[in-house]
Amino acid sequence: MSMHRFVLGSAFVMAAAWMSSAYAAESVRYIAPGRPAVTLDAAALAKLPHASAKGATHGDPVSTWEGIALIDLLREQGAPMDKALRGGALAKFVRVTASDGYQVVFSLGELDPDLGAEKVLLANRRDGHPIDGSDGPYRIVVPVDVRAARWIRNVTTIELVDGSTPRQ
Ligand SMILES: Nc1nc2c(c(=O)[nH]1)N[C@H]1C(S)=C(S)[C@@H](COP(=O)(O)O)O[C@H]1N2
Ligand SMILES: [Mo]
Repeated sequence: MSMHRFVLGSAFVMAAAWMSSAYAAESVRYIAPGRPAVTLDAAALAKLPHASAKGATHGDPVSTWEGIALIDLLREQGAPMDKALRGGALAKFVRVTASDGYQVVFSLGELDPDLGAEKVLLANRRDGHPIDGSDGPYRIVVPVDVRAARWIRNVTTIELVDGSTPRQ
């Protein structure tokens, strides 16, 4: 291959990799078993109750993060919650995926207001501005985490997963 073509080819591959990691989707896909996927954009999220939290990753200064509570998104999409979160539903969890393939999960039980009541946000604003491209436009914020490993950046997909196995 000529040097010229090699350089062009490499530049293309690098640009594609950069775009896929730095420019996550402007919307989040929600997937639940047995239902068509739903695309949630800023307008859809704006209809849910506003939520905010303060927190920081590593030694960063504390920021104010705004968006919605993950639990409110799940509730509006019909995930079992509150009184319906019992029995087999307690084996369900939520898997969040980012544009770089990074994934984290949260159990419904840890999020439910009557159970773990853990505050987890799907944030799209930081200190009054949209979250910038390297971390956003959507990021999960988990103020309770001592290490910010579940603060997944560039969220693309949120899935409800049934983690149960048949009774032995
Ligand atoms: N998409 C994505 N999100 C991610 C990670 C990652 O590799 N990919 N790393 C996590 C880890 S291990 C940490 S500690 C924090 C670091 O966040 P910061 O870069 O804002 O300090 O992001 C989390 N979110
Ligand atoms: Mo980390």
